[in-house]
Amino acid sequence: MPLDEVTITRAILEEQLRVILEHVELDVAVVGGGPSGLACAALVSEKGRRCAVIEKKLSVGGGMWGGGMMFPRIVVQEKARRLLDRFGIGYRKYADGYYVASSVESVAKLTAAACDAGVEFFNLTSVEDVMIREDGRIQGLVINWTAVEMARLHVDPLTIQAGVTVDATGHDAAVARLVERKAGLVEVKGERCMWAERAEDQVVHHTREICPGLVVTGMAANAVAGEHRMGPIFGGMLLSGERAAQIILNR
Ligand code: 48F
Repeated sequence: MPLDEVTITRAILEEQLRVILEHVELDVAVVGGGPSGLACAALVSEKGRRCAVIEKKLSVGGGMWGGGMMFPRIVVQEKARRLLDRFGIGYRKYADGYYVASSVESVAKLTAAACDAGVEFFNLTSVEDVMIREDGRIQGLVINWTAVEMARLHVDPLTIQAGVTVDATGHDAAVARLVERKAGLVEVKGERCMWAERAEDQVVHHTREICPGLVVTGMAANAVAGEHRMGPIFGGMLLSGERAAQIILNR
């Protein structure tokens, strides 16, 4: 059968429009496709929640791709090893309690788990605002093409309604900062300098619903709480994503 460019174009446009329309109302909107966001999205979607990841960059994976200073390896501690197994990520024991994995495989397997669980991805899409109603609940997100933001074009955005929004935007804590700046409902203290041991425990501890309808996970949780960063150890990110999923599923 001859290939026809018009059919290829129609296929892409009609299919993506169908997907967008199906996801204008979500149970869970995860902003940011780094390790904590991917883990959270996979785990809530697996339990039947309609979930999408909104990622401003071309690719998901966030800060995981680069490993430590562009050496594409990550370290995971004992207490998160079960999550490497859970997502099928291969690893080698380096020392007691320390496991090393490929950062590329880690992103690929987390992404595949999210896809298999039914998560939809909107990449190249930036969250530029939130919707908040009288009850102080975050009702959804205001989104635009990242290219619009980069080119500083004056183009009005569109919106996505969500039962729960997850701020998984990493060091930026971008959604929490929007809520702080525009509604004063939360305070973002800003992250502190590197202290791996403390930061890895605290990131799970600070994973919580910071105002009605908004859960923070990953480095965003530590940035909101004024806690430390941890560098290229990623167990806390996976555990925090899992904790965020538990909070959402228990609501
Ligand atoms: O930074 P990121 O990987 O967040 P994370 O899950 O993991 C942090 C680690 O990578 C690392 C670390 C671990 O030891 O400290 O840094 O907390 O991923 C955050 C994602 O959010 C996207 C951003 O492009 C990245 O992929 N993002 C940020 N702001 C927005 C956004 C926004 N406004 N709209 C959409 N996506």
